[in-house]
Amino acid sequence: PRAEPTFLAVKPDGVQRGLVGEIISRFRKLGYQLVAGKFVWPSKDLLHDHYAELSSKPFFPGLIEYMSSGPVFAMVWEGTDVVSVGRKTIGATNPRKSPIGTIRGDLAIDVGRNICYGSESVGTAEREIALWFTTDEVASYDLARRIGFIK
Ligand code: YYY
Repeated sequence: PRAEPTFLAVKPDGVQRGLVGEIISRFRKLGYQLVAGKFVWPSKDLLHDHYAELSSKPFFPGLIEYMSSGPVFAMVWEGTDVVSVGRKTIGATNPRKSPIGTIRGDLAIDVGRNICYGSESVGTAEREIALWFTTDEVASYDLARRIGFIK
């Protein structure tokens, strides 16, 4: 299977609540590989680009205010089906409707403060990685796949 990439981010509330390590830990223990990570205090321009599809929604202005209120921890992860498994791991948009065991179901309450982001599809992942990272910020390295991973 192809080791596709996805874009994940710990949102400003997740950073302020000290959940960066917890969220990295969940993905790493699952078996996925962190290949890029940095703190970014996102500009409104970057967020308008990132959330372009949602610009007509009533919650859009509040979403931009929230997402630009402090640094986020932006990441690129790789592994088999990481986009869809990543979305499942994060859970539903509304944390109160997200099953226990998901990141949002375990660690958040409000839809407007749902602590993390994950790309929706392989196509949007590629667009978002290019938006948030330069190519030299993404490290490609091999894990010892004979020990823990199926190639
Ligand atoms: O991909 P995901 O984050 O789960 O949901 P989206 O439908 O893309 O919405 C993006 C973002 O907008 C969501 O994480 C919180 C916010 N939002 C909101 O504040 N109120 C809503 N009713 C829906 C979404």
